[in-house]
Amino acid sequence: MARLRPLSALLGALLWLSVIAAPGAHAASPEPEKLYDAHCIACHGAKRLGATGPALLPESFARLQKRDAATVIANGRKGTQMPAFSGQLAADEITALVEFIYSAPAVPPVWGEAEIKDSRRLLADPLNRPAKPRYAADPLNLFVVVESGDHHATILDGDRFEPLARFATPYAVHGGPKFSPDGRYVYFMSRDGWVMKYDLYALEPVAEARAGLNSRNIAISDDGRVLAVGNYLPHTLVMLDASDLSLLKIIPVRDARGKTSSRVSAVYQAAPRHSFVVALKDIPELWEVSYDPKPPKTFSGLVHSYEKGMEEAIASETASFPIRRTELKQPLDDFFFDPSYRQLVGSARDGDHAVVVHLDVRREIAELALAGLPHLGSGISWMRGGRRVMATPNLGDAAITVIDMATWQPIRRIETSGPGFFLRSHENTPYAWADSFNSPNRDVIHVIDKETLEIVRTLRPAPGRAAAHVEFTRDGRFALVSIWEMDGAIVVYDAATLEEVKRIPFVKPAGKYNVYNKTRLSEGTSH
Ligand code: DHE
Repeated sequence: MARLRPLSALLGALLWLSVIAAPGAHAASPEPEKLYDAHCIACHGAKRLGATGPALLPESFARLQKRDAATVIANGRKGTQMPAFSGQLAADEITALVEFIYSAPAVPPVWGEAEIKDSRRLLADPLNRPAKPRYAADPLNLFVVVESGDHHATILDGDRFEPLARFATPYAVHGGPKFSPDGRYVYFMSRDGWVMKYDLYALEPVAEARAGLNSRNIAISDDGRVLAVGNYLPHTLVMLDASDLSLLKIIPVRDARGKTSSRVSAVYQAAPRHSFVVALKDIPELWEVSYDPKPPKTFSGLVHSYEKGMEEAIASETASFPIRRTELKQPLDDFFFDPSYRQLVGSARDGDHAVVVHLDVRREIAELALAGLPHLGSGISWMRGGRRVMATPNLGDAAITVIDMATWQPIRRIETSGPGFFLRSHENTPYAWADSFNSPNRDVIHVIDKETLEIVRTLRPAPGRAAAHVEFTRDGRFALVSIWEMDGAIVVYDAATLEEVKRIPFVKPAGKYNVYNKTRLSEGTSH
């Protein structure tokens, strides 16, 4: 015992030192790697790649300022498992941690074949699926509601507007979930690259896999066999087998000379062409990647003018899923397709104009003066007076721009209460619905007559609270609007009388997707 006394005295002294040294009193500068290992690694994973919590890499923070990240570390994040660390970490330690997670890792993170394969988990037998839905509702009139507030999704019966199931999704799902052509399965993607397959008959998840470390969106082939995942990190386009999310192919994204690599801005399904169209962030090329078992001949002539050695490497990369490149004047990262998928309108997020690219001619054929940061991904089209028009919201201009698709000339600027994000309609309704989500008037929804191009009604579903993203029932009779708040809701409107029919509570319902409209490629919604 006598020999233990000095030790206990020492421990007592150490304990005291740690108490007085606790939050707020640091002589030496904090060592962020050690702090990360002590406090963050359990949830955010080794090398900051994410585990139960999201990845903490610079790419993960494109939308979060450092001071907001510090607040999250100090106070935790509501609706997630992120606890408050203000009781354990001093202010300078939090600052050091923020700097650490915002800087690129010394060794660039790898996410290749081994990592993707290891990440895949089957949650149910993908081959042994029930033949019929486990509910009486119309499986084609379901809505998949993404609740970004607590990273869940709800399956909503689109006739009775009653929830059928609610389940956890990967953290921070972004972009529209994609449906198998028969509407049986839905696929989600998170900003951290997780893809999840969910069975809409059995109402259960089937599989998940991580295709990248920082991903943009997914697209599904029109035959339902292939999922394409576009990544910012690493610079890859990843093909997954849609049946069980097993890896089919990783396509490194490099320019035609094989020299410069690029992030993928987005990948789109071009169903009539049996191909994916890919927007690239860092190189002035547009890619079309064929999943056709017999791709058109023009896809095979893609290897040209490479330096010796590189030619072979790229040729083998394109043995399956061949790539056809269209050279552009500048990178384009947001696309709108005409219904035939022969032409697309593309814009750069930092540009002041848009271009029309003809996918068969493989060059830019027209320029459009669209200065208000058009959100082309949310564009829609319809027939007006015998001519097809397209309309796009603008992220930086309080207006909806309407364009004649024969001449590619703007024909109307419909002034709104503020810059908006989404625009929606349906074949069976005379109206298009637009929000003002990017403005202080984010509680406003405008209902626009598709013939006169006038605003016929301005709705405020919940005054003072954000309202955005509209989706219609399969018959177009009802329009569902999100109240985009933690204690939010979906407000169901009669799409003809514009009267409220029902209000259903949801946790920040970011988007909702009707199975029928999505799988039938309704012209009033995104695909
Ligand atoms: Fe999105 C779709 C890109 C910010 C909510 N967003 C898309 C798509 C792209 C895109 C390319 C089409 C993918 C698809 O559906 O397959 N989004 C971008 C951006 O570049 C941008 C401006 C910056 C960024 O964060 O990357 C951006 N997006 C946002 C948001 O801040 C939103 C409002 C909230 C969030 O969840 O991050 C947001 N984006 C959405 C939604 C869709 C979407 C709800 C699906 C729309 C649909 O109905 O199909």
